[in-house]
Amino acid sequence: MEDRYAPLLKSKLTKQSFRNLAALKNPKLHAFIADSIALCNPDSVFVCTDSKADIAYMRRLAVETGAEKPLNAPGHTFHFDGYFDQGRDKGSTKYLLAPGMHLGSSLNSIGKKEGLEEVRSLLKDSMVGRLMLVRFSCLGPVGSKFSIAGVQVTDSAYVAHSEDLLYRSGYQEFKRLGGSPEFFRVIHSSGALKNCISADWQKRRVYIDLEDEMVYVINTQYAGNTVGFKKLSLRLAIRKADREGWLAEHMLVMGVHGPNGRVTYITGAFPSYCGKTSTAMIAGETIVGDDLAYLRAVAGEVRAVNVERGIFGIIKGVNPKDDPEIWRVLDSPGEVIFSNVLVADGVPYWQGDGREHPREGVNYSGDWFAGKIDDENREIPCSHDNARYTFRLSDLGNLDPGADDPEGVVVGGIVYGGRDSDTLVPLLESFDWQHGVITMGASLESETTAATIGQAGVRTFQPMSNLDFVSIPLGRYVENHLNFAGGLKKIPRIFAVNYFIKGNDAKYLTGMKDKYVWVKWMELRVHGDVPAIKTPTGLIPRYEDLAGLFKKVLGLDYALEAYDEQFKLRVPENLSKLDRIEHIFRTQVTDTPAVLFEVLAGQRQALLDARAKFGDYVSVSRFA
Ligand code: SPV
Ligand code: MN
Repeated sequence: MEDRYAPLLKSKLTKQSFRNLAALKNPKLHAFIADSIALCNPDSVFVCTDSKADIAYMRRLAVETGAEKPLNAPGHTFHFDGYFDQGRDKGSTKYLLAPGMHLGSSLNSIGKKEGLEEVRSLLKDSMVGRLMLVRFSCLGPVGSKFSIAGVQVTDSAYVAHSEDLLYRSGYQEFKRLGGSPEFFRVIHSSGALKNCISADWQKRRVYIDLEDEMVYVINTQYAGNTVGFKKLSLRLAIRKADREGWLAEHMLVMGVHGPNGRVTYITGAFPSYCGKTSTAMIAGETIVGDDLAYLRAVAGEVRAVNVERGIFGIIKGVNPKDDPEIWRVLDSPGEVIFSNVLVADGVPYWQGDGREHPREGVNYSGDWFAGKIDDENREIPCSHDNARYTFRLSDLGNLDPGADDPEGVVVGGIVYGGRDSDTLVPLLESFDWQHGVITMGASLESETTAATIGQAGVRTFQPMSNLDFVSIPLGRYVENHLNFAGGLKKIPRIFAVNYFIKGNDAKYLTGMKDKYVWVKWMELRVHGDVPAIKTPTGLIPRYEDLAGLFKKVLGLDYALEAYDEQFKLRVPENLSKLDRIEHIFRTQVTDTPAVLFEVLAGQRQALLDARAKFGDYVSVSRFA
C-alpha cells in the first residue's frame, strides 16, 4: 500500500479490514477508499470480503442499525424508504459533464466542476458517528470476459445487504484485477437520518461521473438510487460497451423450452413495471435474469449474461395464483428483504397479495390505518405501488442451468415490450434486424408507472426501454444496435409484445397468461418452425398456430374473435405513433442515423397503402 494512504486507512480500519484492503494491490482502489474516508469522515470502516462471516455480519448489521427489521419468518426482514423516496428520482439524477463531453441535449446533466462541488459538499462529514461499509461486487458471472468489477462504499447496511443478494461477490474479482484501473466506484451516504430514514430527501443527489466511472449518491435510500450496481452502473456500462463494441441493456434473459427438449434463449427489454419480471418468470420456462444483461457477439453468435444474481422485484400483485414460484420464496424461510410493504404483527402484506388485510399496521407512511390520507387528501395504500422484494435467484426452482455460465447463453431472439393501450398488436416479429431495431426497439413507447417519481400513465418515448439510462448520444446508441448484427452468423430475431392493448371498452384485450403462449410462438419462429403473416408493421402469428399453443400450453380454447380483435391493424394509431417518433428523432436527437428515417418512411407508406385499400382498422384476414 502506498505510504500516502496507509496512515489514514490504518486509523479508521480494523486490523483485519486493513489487511483485507491491503491484499488488493490496487492503488486506484486505495485512493478511492482514502478519499471517501477523508470526505465522509466515518468513525470506522469495515471492508467486506467474500467470506461467509463477513457477509453474515453485513446482514446482522442491517438489523442492528435498524435499516432493516426482522419479520416473523426466519431470515425475512423489512425496510422502509422515506415517504418521498419511493422510486428512482430522474430529476436529481445527473451526468457530470466534463469539458468537451457531448451527450446530446436529452440527457440530464450538470457541469462536472459545479456538480462535484455540490455533491461533495453534501457528502462532507455525512458519516460522522457511523460505520462505512466497503463492498466488492462482480457485475456478471465471476471469471467472465463479460463482467465488470465494482466497489461501493455506503453507510447503509440495507444497501450493502441488498448488494449481496443482487450481485455476485467481487472481492476475489478484485484480487484477479491486480492493479488494473478497470472498475466502477460508487460512494453513497444516506445523509441525515430520522428514524433510520433519509431526512433531507429534498437534497437528494445522484451524480454520475462518466469520465471517471464513478457515482455519487446522497440523501436517499431507495435501492434504485443507492445500489450503485443497478441502474447507475448501467449508465457507466453503456458507455464502456460503446467504447468496446458490445451492448449493455435493460433486459431480462430467459430460456424458452421448445419441442423435444430444445431451449432457446431470448432477451427482453421492457420499461419498469411493464411485465419484465413476470415474463422472465413464466412457468415452465427458466430464468437467467430479470433486469440487466450484457450482450456480446462471440464467434458469430450473440451471447448474453445476467449482470445480477438476484431480483429486486415489484411486489404489488404478487399472489399465489399469478406468481406461484415468487410467492413460494416470499412465503418460505430464507433471506428476503421486503421494502415499503405493510407490516402487522411481524407479517408483511401488500396490494394484490390475495389475502385479507389487517386494518392497521406500519408502512412507509409510519403508523398506517385503512383510509389514511396524505397531505393532498389522497388515500395512502397499504403498500407503495413500487414496494419490492429482494432475494437471490438461486432460491427459485426455475433458475436456468446457464445462469452463471461465464460464456453466457446464446441469444435466439430479442423482445421489446411497452405499456401501450391503443396502438401495437400483442405480438409482432420484425422483417429483419434493422426493421426490428428501428421500429420496435428505437420506437418503443410506454406509459409511465410508479417505478419512477412523477405522474403515472403518461405516454413516453422509451427506446430499447433504456432511455433513462442511455449515457451516450441517442443516435449513436441506436447505431450501435444496428451495427451489432454486422458479422453475425446467427442473427437473433426481433419481436415486439404489448401486454396492455385495450379494446373500445377500455378493457385489456389479452389475458395475464397469454404471454406464456407468445414466448412459445417466438421460440418456434427463431427456428423457422411456423410461418407468419406479413402485415405493414411486421409479421404476426397465424390463428391456427396460436390456437394450438393456447390448447397445449394453457389448456384453453382461443377464440377466433379474440384473435381478430387483438391483431387488428390500427392504422390511425400506428400513423400517429410514427409522427411522434419521427418528430422526436428529427427535433431532439441530433445524431439520428439516416436509415432510421428511411425505415420509418417505408413503414408509413405501407400503412397508407393498407388504409387506401382496407380502411382505418384492418382485419388480419386481409393480410392472410
Ligand atoms: C426498474 O425500475 O427498472 C428497476 C428497479 O428494475 S430500479 O432499481 O429502481 O431501477
Ligand atoms: Mn429495471
